[in-house]
Amino acid sequence: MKDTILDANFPKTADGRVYHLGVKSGEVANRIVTVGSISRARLIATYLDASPKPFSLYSERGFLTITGRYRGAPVSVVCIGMGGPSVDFFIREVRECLQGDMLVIRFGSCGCLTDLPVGSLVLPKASLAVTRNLDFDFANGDHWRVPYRLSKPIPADSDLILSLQRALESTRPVGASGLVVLNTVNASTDSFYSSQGRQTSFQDHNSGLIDNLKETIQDIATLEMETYWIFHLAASWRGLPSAEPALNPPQLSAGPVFSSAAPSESSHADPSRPPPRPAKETVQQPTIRAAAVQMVFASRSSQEFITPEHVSLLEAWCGQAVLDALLAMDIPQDRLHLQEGSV
Ligand code: DUR
Repeated sequence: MKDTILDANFPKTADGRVYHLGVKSGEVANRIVTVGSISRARLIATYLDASPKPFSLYSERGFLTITGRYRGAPVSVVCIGMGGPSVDFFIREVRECLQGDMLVIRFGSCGCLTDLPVGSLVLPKASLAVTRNLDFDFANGDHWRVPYRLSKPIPADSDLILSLQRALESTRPVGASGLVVLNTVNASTDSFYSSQGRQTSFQDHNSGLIDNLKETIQDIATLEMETYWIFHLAASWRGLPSAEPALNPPQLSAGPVFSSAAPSESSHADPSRPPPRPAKETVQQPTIRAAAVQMVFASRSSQEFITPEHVSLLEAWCGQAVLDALLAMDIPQDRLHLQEGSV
């Protein structure tokens, strides 16, 4: 860490670089693919336009951001590693560097609880969290507490799912028979082992976990470690009205940021009357929209694990499809931070 950090609340360098990803405003696009491995990020980046040369930054904390253009439109590929805390760094720090809408597709791998073959591509309609209950007495057993907690599922962005499905079908390589699976539910866990029901030398009290998941969660199919945390942050973000107005807002007189058309309170003629309701749609708040495509690596029913050759095939197919899916999503000009031609 060489640079002086200015603010302990949201640490940034003097030139506005966020602490863990190392990027600043202008270096991340509104359309983003996030992956867990550097090689997958670099592979997807090979689909970006050759000119201008994509920007690439590998941060001291191991995050890789590649921003370039795909068919002329700015796109970022961000490698964040694995697990919820990495997602938290990624979503919050990119959001801080970005104005307008943020569209995120997680392209990763998963384990599967149903009889889908390895190599299937799952686009979950929703995701829940499975977390270890740290108050459970794992060493001695515990009659009072549950060892794992299941959250409520959060839905994926349905337009992004549709866009992904279309892109996967139209880029399907000749002879590739892989299934594209819709309408299932994903669970994101806080461990690859304990909260995914794997049996190890630790006293994890998880032998009934998978059965319990199947009984409690309708349509449950996949287990991985990131999607829920993306959906959760996307769904809970409401923006900071004062810090992030629309990029090209209509000319406002002073007044509440949500209500571009409403006159300010001070210009109100009759003080006994309530101020007019804010006109809702005039300045729309930016959003975070998210979806995931998950390659089934591990079948937890047959115990089969995918081969490296099969992974390469899927990565090449999906790598292009995720970019196509993002490109097909319309983002109004006034909600785009990086415009065409700006990277
Ligand atoms: N993953 C799982 N469980 C599996 C297969 C893949 O969590 O059975 C995903 C999530 C995480 C990484 O990013 O792969 C762990 O190997």
